[in-house]
Amino acid sequence: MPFTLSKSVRALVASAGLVAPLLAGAQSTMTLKAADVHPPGYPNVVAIESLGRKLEAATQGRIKLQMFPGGVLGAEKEVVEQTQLGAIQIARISLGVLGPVVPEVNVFNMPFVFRDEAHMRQVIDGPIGDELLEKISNSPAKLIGLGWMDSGTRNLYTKKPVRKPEDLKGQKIRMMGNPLFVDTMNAMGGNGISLGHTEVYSALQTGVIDGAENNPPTFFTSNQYQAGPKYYTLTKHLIIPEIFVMSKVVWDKLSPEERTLVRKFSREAQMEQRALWDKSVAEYTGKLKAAGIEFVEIDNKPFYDLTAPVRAKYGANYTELMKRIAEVR
Ligand code: BDP
Repeated sequence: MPFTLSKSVRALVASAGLVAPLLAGAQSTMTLKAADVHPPGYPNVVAIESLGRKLEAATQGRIKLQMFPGGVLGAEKEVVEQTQLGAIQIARISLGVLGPVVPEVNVFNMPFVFRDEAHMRQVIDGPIGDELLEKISNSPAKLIGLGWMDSGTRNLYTKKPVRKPEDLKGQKIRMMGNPLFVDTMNAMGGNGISLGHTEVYSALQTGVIDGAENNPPTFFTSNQYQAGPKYYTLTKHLIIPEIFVMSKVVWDKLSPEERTLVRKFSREAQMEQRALWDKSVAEYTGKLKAAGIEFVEIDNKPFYDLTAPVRAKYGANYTELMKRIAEVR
């Protein structure tokens, strides 16, 4: 027979303030499903797994986390939708795909908005980073912004070297799913095509696209370096942070103490990923070079200049925020 309380007993325990703890005790074990497109061992995956282990220990096993790496829960766009609905509880995604959902985050997604990675890190670690997490949490997106991660600089990989904008003419370059990125590539001189991460390998192989752009760890671990590209041109056109978010559906079920733990371990995950990230960039840069990928150093000023209209278009409503970002030293 299911456990039920008669009305009078319920009234009694309610008045004694016992219902909440009783119910909480009865239904509080939960397993958070976490999604990442990257394979096991990738810094982002490792940092979220570690957050999960800490949460499990601190809650005496009440809250567990199960990581689903390698894109098994879907492409990032679908993962965001599933997280909004509560079917996935934690999503580690590129901030790039959140732009269409929470437009304000596009300020961080803009070409050349950060001077370099150090600048980006200072912004995400500081008050502006916190504010943007809050903006996401308070938006109608039903997502709670938990923390940021590094994703280095995104650089072009193609069959022919790209030294100047003219070299991109007629080249179909895969970009992440956000009109801002397609505009960016078009402004840089190529033809931006938006595709999900897991589709890039075969699109390169079959010639549906001529190239793509990403950081060294992703270029290597996705095997895209084996699908045709020979040159990795250091355009550094995008420095997009990663983000991890929790479904509001599950956040609303957490107690204040549990939320504090999630916040604390999220910040630690942000820092843990960073240390792993730096090692990973060094490691995969070496591996790409060893595999015969040629790294091409260029003056990226022409690309910076050409993308000014993109910053003007997407930054129009956020000039104050753009100014504050530029002032972070
Ligand atoms: C990688 C990000 C990942 C994106 C991927 C992409 O870590 O979240 O899905 O780029 O280009 O750098 O889609």
